[in-house]
Amino acid sequence: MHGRVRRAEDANELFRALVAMDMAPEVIRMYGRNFITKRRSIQFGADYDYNATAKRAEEWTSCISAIRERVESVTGPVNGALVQSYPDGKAGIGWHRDAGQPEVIASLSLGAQREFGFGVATGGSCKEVWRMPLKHGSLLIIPGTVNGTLKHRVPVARLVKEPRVSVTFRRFAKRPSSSVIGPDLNHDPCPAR
Ligand SMILES: O=C(O)CCC(=O)C(=O)O
Repeated sequence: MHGRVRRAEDANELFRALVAMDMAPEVIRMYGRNFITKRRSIQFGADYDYNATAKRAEEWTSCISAIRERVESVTGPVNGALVQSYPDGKAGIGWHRDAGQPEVIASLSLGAQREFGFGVATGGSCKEVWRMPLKHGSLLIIPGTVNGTLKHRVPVARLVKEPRVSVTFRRFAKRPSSSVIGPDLNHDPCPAR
């Protein structure tokens, strides 16, 4: 399921607020080596242990909670959010399945339009079977069954010079043991800096 969920002005303001957040590159452990990603990220809510080097989650902020409430009105409850910033098209995310068997994955896209691919793993490689644009202000919902069957990626797009931010919410059947809750909703949820 894929659709535009935010008015253009809302999406622009949200993008400015998110892109200004303090995010750090990820360290991905693969083939016994650590790789530093061009992508930057920060987690909120429940810890999402997708990699041995994954960062710990921060407490929900009012900004991320405000987005979560709107997403939950479509998906039902979620446990955590991973905000990822792609400074330009040289940053992407390779073929993977989301770890921990999430029941649902919902990803809000803001900023530069990028593409999203679904693929079938065959032996050591992955063959793309579907590709779609991720438009500014759109929400992509991936049911757990699709994540279990197909891999997905945001491929590198060298012609894209502008940044993109995604906020990916996940619901896990078994709530991760380590989780932080408690948004403060008493002030402007998403001040743009
Ligand atoms: O940035 C995105 O929209 C997708 C991110 C993603 O594939 C993931 O967090 O597993």
